[in-house]
Amino acid sequence: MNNNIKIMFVLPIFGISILASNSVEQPVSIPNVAGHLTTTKHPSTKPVENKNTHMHASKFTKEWINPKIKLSPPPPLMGKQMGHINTIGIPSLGYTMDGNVKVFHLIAQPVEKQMTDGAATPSWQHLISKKNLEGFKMHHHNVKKNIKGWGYNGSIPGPTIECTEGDRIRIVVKNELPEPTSVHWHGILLPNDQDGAAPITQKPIFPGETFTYEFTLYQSGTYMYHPGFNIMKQDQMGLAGMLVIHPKVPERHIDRDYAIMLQSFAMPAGNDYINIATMDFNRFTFNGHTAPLIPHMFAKQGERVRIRLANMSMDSHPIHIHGFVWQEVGTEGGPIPLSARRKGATINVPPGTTRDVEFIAWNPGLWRFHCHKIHHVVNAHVDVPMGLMAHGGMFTMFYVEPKDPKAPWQPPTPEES
Ligand SMILES: [Cu+2]
Repeated sequence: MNNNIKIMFVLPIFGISILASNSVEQPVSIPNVAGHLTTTKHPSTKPVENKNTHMHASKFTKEWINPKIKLSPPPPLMGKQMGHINTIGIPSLGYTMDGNVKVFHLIAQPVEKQMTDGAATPSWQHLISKKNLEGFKMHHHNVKKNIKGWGYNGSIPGPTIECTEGDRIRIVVKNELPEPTSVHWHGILLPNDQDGAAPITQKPIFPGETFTYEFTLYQSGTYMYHPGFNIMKQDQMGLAGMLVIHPKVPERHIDRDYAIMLQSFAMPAGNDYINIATMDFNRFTFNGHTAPLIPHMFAKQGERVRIRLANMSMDSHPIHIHGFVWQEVGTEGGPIPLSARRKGATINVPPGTTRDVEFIAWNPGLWRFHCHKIHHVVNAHVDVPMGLMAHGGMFTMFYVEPKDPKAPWQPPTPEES
């Protein structure tokens, strides 16, 4: 019997505490649910005989990466756009058909990615009127930041899975992390054994193993996927992605459909690693980037825009747009009934929720789009001497291309506002 199998026996009771144990170099003698059961003397409680008392927690390295596990390249359909969601800065994920089942592939693996490059010119800088920059140079901190985290298919966050209400989907998950994992489908109505809450609803997926989820989608809206095992660590390491289900019958045509995953990381100065043992977050990301490296969003004047926000961080993020009021049209519970929709220019996105907003891009120009917690729009407070602070964190732009650049400004029509 190899160690993998031994561990599976014990994990349903002890999985998380074994992995969280500090004594990685020593054999861990398994404490004590079995012991407690023996001493309670409840008549219906049989003592649990546990032969696996010399489990090695050291089987799973605490390092970011296990060099013995070869990392696969992204699956073949990574980056193939088969829908119309634009998860800015993140490649989409295509699928194959097996009969009537849409088949997606996710590989959980260590990912090193450039979070920002302070020297980079933002994607939107050329859209600023030249006269605004006369005698003033936009300044960005010349600070690069890479992140060594965990993601799916080489990406933090993972690619957006896009499907349609009524679809049968199969997601084949391979684990190339140094420790077991599983995938939880956040907000999805599905059978208990597909919920990914290892070890409650399934065995954890051990390093090198593959697990297949399959279920039918009975709802529409914006959802998420993230680990269901050792969540306290794995969520903070960056493992997350969005799952968008289009309604069978769309309420109306959407010209631009954007998706943004909100995450936060605590990263010690001069270090690319994530500190998961603190609430002192200093890197706040849209789709794994901080400003100035977050791409801007775009629409032509008059187009209908939807922006889907999903929050995997431990803070709420009041996301704000300039120049528009939008309607809150959906949550992680699906579309909001017409009678309950609210207008606003800021939408608060609490942890574990999604929020969809919609508006018509009637107002041409380059509009700020950012979190309104001001500490979330700087990078690590590097400019604390309180000079002119550069943009960082959850900060980008929404650009509306005018129909006629010479036309005088007009307020919105009732339909547009
Ligand atoms: Cu925020």
